[in-house]
Amino acid sequence: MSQPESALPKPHAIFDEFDDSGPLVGILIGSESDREAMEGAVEELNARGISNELHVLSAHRDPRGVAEYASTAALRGVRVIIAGAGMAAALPGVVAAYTELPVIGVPLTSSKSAMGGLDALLSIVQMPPGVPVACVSLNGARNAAILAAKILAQGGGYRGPATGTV
Ligand code: RP5
Repeated sequence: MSQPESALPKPHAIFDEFDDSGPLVGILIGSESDREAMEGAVEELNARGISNELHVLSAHRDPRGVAEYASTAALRGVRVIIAGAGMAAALPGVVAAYTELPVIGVPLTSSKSAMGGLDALLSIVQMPPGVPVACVSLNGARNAAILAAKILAQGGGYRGPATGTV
């Protein structure tokens, strides 16, 4: 027996809370202590008139929050994610695991850094094959924003991988 249409589940209802008016660039930092080092990214994006948001989300202390943010960002209109973190800087890689958006990692230094920031640099750069993260210089927040702007400026006809074999 068929159900009335009003009783049927609405497959797209889950998307109702989303819209595409979110910021173009999402900036994540692993700790409040990272904020100052990442201000250059916000300033650069603002100077270019590129909408952005910044959230504190730790890959280690709030992994569920990172997963939720990364897996819904594209649905809100975010097109590039910049993630800055220090020490065992897992944040950019974890974000990349949950989204198809390009992720730019910013390795950060602090008094807690090992080997002058090599800890964070290697954590971000040494991603396994298949889960790429772009990586700028140590404390390269401004460069991350410039790279994000360049990514946003690209058009092109590539629509993603082919779904069938020829
Ligand atoms: C990383 O650990 C953060 O990105 C930060 O750079 C570092 C230290 O964090 P706090 O102990 O200052 O919160 O996850």
